[in-house]
Amino acid sequence: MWCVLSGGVGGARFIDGLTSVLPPDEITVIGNTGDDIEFFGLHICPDIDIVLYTILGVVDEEKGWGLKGDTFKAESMLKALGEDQWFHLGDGDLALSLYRTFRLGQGLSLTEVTREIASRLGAGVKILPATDHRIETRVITASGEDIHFEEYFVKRQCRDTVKAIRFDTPGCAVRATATGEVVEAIRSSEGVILAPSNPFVSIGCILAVEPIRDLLRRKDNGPVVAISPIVGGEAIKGPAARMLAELGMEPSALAVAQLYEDFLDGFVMDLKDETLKEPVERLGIRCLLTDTIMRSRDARAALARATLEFARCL
Ligand code: FO1
Repeated sequence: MWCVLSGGVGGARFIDGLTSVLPPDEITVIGNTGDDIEFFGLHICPDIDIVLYTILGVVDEEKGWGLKGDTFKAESMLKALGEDQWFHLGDGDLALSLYRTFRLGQGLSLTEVTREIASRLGAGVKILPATDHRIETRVITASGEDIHFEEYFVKRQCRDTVKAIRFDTPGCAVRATATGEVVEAIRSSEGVILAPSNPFVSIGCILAVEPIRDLLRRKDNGPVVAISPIVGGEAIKGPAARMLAELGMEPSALAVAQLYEDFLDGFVMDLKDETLKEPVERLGIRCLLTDTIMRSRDARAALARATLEFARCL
């Protein structure tokens, strides 16, 4: 079994590719819950839902999130009631969040509810939230505001300059800890792959959950490999490159490798970044250069196949 640490769209597309290379029951996804947010009392899990919809083949491929062909009747009614939503939830998406919140209210953990939802919708891949504790990715802006990641990303369209990222555990004095399922999955896996997701907010939040980073450092029964979400100094999708620059780093694949340097065995970079191979290998990390842009489903599968072959040789 292989473990994949994943955020939203990029990670979901990579996992989709992996399902054409490995049997689904050989894949365990550890998903980011730092983007989770509440609207109208409903618990929304953006990244986990994106992974779920993508592997089920029901995602809106153009947007990368939400359900293909979803309607927005509930949102229209909310608007008529004076609630102009900035976070758009289609009717199907809303129903899923309603069900999740209902089951959480009955006392199930997020891990249990996610397992139930994935099984009822027919996903063969195991999807595990990194933690059952609440954890929230917060963006500290240059003007000193402290806002939820989705407010920075969706409401304000990444217009603020990022000064810092922090992971909050609302209503809880201790740090968020990984579930037993997550710990066991990392320990027993043939290897761990960090999907091409944002290293600060998506993967960063998973790594902030104790003891995930430490488990990766100590993993000696299989490789830990990451795929760069930065190609030619730009993010494939989202604000990762801007965040690197605003946080005082070079917006490059090398900077991503440096962020993971303490536990990484292998790093997959795009062919465009050939000149960075040597500096990455000087960090003691083996490198694979390949086409990392997932323009089609075939390209997703090709990237997954190349990553797996590379990881198996480490
Ligand atoms: N992204 C947007 O840019 N605008 C939205 O209104 C929006 C709604 C949304 C609803 C459900 C869901 O699962 C994802 C949604 N996303 C939306 C995507 C989400 O903001 C991000 O892609 C991730 O949180 C970043 O990984």
